[in-house]
Amino acid sequence: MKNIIIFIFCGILLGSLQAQTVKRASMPLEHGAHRTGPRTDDAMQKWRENGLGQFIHWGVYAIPGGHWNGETYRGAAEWIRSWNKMPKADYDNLYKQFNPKSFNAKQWAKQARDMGARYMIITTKHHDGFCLWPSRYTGYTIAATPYGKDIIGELVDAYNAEGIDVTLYFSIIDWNHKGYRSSPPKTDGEKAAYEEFKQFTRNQLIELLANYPTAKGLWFDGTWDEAWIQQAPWVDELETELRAMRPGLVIGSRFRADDHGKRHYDSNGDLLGDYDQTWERNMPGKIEELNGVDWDCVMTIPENQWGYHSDWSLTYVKKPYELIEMIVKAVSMNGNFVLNFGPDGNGNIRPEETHIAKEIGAWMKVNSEAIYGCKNSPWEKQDWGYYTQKGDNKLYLTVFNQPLNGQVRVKVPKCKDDQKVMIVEKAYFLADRKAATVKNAGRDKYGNIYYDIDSPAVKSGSPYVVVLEIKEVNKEERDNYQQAII
Ligand code: H79
Repeated sequence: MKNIIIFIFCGILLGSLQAQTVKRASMPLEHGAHRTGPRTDDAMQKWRENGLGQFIHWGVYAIPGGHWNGETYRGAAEWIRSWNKMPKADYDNLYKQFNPKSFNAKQWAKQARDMGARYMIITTKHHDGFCLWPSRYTGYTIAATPYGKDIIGELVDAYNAEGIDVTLYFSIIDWNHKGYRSSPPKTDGEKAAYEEFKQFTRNQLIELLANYPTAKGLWFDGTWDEAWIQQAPWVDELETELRAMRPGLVIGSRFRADDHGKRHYDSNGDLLGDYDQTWERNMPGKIEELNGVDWDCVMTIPENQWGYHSDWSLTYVKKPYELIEMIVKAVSMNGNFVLNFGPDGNGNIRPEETHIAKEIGAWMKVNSEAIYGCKNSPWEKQDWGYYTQKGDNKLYLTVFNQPLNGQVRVKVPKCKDDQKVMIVEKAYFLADRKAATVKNAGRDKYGNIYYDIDSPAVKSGSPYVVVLEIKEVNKEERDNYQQAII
């Protein structure tokens, strides 16, 4: 009898342990994720297929460009208002000088298109509260500057004309609104002011969607304040309202918290919003870190400068080669890569950024087939670079680290059906469509099959793409295929 009881007890214990390991946390949440798993609609699919985007940080911070009174601010230029050496009143009057005479939305859009960007994110309002559109709800906007015209409107039109989708960046932090605060309001007066701030925020978001009917997404920032986190139920309602206003609207994970103040991923581990927005100036090392979600990586060219800082000598500045690698790496892990530009106070894109845009554009012109519409490939990553894949049959190998012997080795995955074998039907270089020779490179002791692709040394120095058209065939058919000598 005793043994039976112990047996049953062990059974229950084992069962409960098993349940813990296979099941994720599952607690009822009123304001958790609205969905588990990625969105499947066309608007999201289009977003997913963009591959490369452009971010633009532009506002009155571009006027000081990281300097005030002969001194240099070493922080991010768009944060200069928070620097104690810059009087707040001086900053808050900068808009009176904002008159970017060289601004030409069409030129920016053309440059973005030539770079290969498929979507663009523009700062409608950063933490300082200055609005690049003529908002009805505050006087602190482009309408009050000598420039006067609606910059967001100009940009949306110009980028759309180049076939580029626009997403609106919006900071919840607003240092210009008197009701804004970071810590939760306590007194009745504070609470009333914060309610006003919330309504103001809602009004502005509705206004933006109404003014720019082609905008495809909202990219939120400055949502980490405890005051905002505590508004989770209200923000959830607002998100639902915005989505109802614009079917297909794409919103990332940085807008609202869940019932317990969890951000990005709710208390059950499910993504809040349509894509993971945690990859800011940072990139996952491998796809396993990503929980199968959509994501974007927003990246600066210097270390941490988003708005215009005139002195880039203070930081490391990324090279086109590194940025191209980041684009390919992001797409190889199902992400979009979004590169930031910070135009100056006159509306010029600085020469360093123009140079980088041209270099990336030149590469994209030849190789973008390996980027747009591509996703992660099940082929095991090798040290020469990254795989991207389109559908089941087209594999792109972007080679960054050219082996000195000119042989790019691939490890062929085993087919699920063990009567089948993976063959390479066609292999060619993307740049000139010339055929590439694929040789059998034998098996390892585990039975894994390898191929070597002959890559002439002349192609080294710049990342290049080899396309493999692959197919699963029955083992007896394999001799019909030149590449399948295994
Ligand atoms: O717009 C660009 C930056 O100005 C903005 N996001 C990009 C796209 C940005 N603002 N702040 N940060 C980036 C860094 C945020 C740091 C944080 Fe914190 C650390 C947020 C929460 C912890 C610092 C400490 C700010 C609040 C507490």
